[in-house]
Amino acid sequence: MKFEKTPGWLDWYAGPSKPRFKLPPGSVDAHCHVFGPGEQFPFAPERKYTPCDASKEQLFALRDHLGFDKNVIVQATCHGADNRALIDALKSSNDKARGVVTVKRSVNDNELQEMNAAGVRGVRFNFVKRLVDFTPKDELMEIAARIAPLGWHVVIYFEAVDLPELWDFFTALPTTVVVDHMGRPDVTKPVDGPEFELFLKFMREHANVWSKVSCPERLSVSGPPALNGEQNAYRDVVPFARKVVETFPDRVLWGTDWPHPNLKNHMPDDGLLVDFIPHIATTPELQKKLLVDNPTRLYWGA
Ligand code: 0GY
Repeated sequence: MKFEKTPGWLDWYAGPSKPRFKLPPGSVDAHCHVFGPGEQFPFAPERKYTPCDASKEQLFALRDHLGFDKNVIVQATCHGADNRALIDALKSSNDKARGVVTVKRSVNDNELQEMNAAGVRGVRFNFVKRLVDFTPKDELMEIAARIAPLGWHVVIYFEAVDLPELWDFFTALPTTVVVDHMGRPDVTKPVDGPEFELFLKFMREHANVWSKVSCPERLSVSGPPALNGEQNAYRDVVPFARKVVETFPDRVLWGTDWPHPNLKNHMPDDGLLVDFIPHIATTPELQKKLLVDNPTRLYWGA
């Protein structure tokens, strides 16, 4: 089946630069996606956007080019609850990829076991309204109870303004909970203001909550290196991400977010995104926790 990508959609950046920051050995890109290819793994009928193709081979080539050792592939909403492209990538990865899937309550225990054997370690609950239709919380809670015995965790994606309303649900989840992109803070607000403080409190008061400190390109208002010079790339995101890394060094993850769905004003060079890491994890110790120790513990059980 031929798919036409959403108008205005930017393709991922071909030929990314070689990062100057040398990733520590064993680094994990803990948030990335595969899209299709649509001909082989069709996009879901209920999707809110149609991406360009981004195959497992292309993802693994990027991994090697940037100097990562492994990937955590996260189910994107354009594939709905059809995880075939993701599972196929895991099975081709030589144990170098783990996955986070989207499932419905109709999933059976056999299917969960098969996904586990392929390398799935979590489910994703998405609350970003432009990406998904509402799923009842009792359905999500039922799924969380089903995956908890497998040792899986729940990845949650939401906007900062929605945290108060979602708080009771999130804090009732029985598993490790991993927040995508720091809960999407509004980085024009102060890092020590009430909105981000609520997010820090969420992490402080709940030792099972982790955060990805990823996606400066999505959160930034000041913009990319091209506008600011390399030293100032995404500078408005730095205080937020650094605060989370320094306060919760054992519960943070980092990922490229390749192939960067839904970006319409600029597409990051993934090499330069890697060069952003030392601005938010400023010592070799913090970098090793963020890139190696934490994701390896969570996804490879070491
Ligand atoms: C991300 C961010 C986005 C998209 C998705 O599943 C998705 O479609 O997560 C977004 O548009 O902010 O993490 O990839």
